[in-house]
Amino acid sequence: MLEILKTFKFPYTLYNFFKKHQLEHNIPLFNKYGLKKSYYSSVSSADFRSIESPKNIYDAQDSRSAMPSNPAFEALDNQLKNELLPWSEKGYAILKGFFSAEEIDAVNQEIQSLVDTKQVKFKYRTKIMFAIDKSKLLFDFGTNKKLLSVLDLLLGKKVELFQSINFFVGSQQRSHSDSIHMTTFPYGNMIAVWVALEDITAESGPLHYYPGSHTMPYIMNHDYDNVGTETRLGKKTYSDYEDHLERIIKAKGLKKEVFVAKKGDVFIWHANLIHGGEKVIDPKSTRKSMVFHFYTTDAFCFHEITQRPSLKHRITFADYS
Ligand SMILES: O=C(O)CCC(=O)C(=O)O
Repeated sequence: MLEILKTFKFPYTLYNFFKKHQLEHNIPLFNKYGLKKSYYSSVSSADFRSIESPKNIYDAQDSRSAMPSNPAFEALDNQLKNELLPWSEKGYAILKGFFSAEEIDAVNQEIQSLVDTKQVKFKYRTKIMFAIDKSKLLFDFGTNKKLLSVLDLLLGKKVELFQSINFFVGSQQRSHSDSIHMTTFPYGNMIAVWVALEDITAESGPLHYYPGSHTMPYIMNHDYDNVGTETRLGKKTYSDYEDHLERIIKAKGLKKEVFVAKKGDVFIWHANLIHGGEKVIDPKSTRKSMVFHFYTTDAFCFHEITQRPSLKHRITFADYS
């Protein structure tokens, strides 16, 4: 019954109606893009199809040549500069040893304590969602000043933390682009940060990614026949999306790489970089990691598959609590 209800748009609109205060920030954007619907109703890429999507700075210009003249770049140390320079070409940046062992130990202790006290629980088998809502320490970790300044630089504008996910073991998630889950208009206004909370082994299901895949067209509902109707969501399953993407990866001959990270290393990915989790070869292994997803403050943010606007999240830990 619940599953059938979820195929209709109406329950989501009702849910949004009760969360109106977390959607009101979209009103000027509805006006800007000429969307003739209420700000708590269903929304998807179909609403923006006739509008050109402007590119962010390092999607429009090559970061290797354009970034060095940015004052925010000049202020960084040489290691970070070298790590960020290939952003436009690769669609990711690896920041070696960005967090100290002490910072990571504190995060591990905190998440374990949230689990032990049942303040968070696992969803989708391997994921602890939004632990940042339960812990100021985790929220502050995700909004680390130096990290935010790097993200602002990469996108050329301010970002805000939207979501966190903690893993104890490999996700084994098939390849995807986050833009199907956390979509923005204009496209490309989401950015993700993955943190290794321990030394990761090749057998524990490390993160994988396809360098340069962020420059491919964004895959949206209409690309895999999942648009739906006025009242219903599209009929395709999430596996249909994954199959569609797998066919594209094969057809384009994209080359996969795997990130066997050290504790404290950070992997930043572009909104449209294809990535996922490798198969876990050693079932006894852990793969402790934490992912943060950020939106820019100026974009219209939504969830393409369920055609829901994203609820505005907290800016400080005290907001919405
Ligand atoms: O950590 C992983 O294995 C995958 C995480 C991921 O795909 C995501 O958070 O979007």
